[in-house]
Amino acid sequence: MSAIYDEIKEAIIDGDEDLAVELAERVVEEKVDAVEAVQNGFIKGIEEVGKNWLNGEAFLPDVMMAADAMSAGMEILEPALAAAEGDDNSYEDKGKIVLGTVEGDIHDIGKNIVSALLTAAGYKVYDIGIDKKAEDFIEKAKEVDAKIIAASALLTTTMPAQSVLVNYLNENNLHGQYKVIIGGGPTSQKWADEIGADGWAETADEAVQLCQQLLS
Ligand code: B12
Repeated sequence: MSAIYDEIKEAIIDGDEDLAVELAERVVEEKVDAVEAVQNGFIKGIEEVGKNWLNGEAFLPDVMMAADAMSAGMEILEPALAAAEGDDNSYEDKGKIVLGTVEGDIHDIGKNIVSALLTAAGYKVYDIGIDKKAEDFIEKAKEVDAKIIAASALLTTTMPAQSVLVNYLNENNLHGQYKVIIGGGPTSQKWADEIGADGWAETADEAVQLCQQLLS
């Protein structure tokens, strides 16, 4: 099974969108574990591209091609990921989650994986997209009566927007109504504690566990 994971990883590193789609389709057809394919194939590939970018072996267009290949493959896998938990998905019982990338930040690969795994675990995820202001998160949370607001930031320069979100909730006496969780490359438990967020997770897997803890 690991062969297909390696092929996926290579397709992402090569920024080969067609191949990424083809391999994702094979994952679905051959009933390979979609979560494993994401973790051991897609994520491994984009992480490698990130490393290559840092040490000067890859350039921005390479990263963009890899990101596009990743998004195209993930799109194919999303139904399989959502079906991973079978028929016992009960959104109302498990809770609604508003998820987005903070203002000034357009990275969405990690956010999309978090969304896919939370959906697979039976949560109803409202993905508001990228470059979203604190008000956008809160407006959506009010509209759908969410229990958790989840904010992703991939840049050290956009991390403060997670703090703005928590402060906005505190100032408007809304923090009791919604739990705020944060994540993304440069964030940490220390940062979450510092800004008064209710939780932080390093990976999408752990984000699911975190939501389970917060809503239990
Ligand atoms: C792909 C990529 C891009 C793509 C984004 C495409 C897309 N659709 O997302 C493009 C090419 C557009 C891009 C642009 C830029 N990027 Co960029 N990018 C990356 C790269 C290589 C990978 C990011 C990624 O997808 N990782 C894989 C995912 C799966 O990991 P993740 O996002 O961390 O998510 C996981 C966890 O963090 C967690 N998680 C994520 N979100 C959340 C949310 C919650 C609530 C929770 C609980 C958990 C959670 O779960 C996820 C799955 O396990 C990283 C390098 C790296 N190693 O991370 C640089 C990186 C993030 N980029 C960087 C930079 C500098 C930029 C640019 C400023 C470059 C430029 N000069 O233009 C622009 C910024 C644009 C903007 N305004 O946002 C820097 C940031 C440095 C810093 N610390 O601030 C990095 C670290 C590269 C580097 N080392 O220099 N980038």
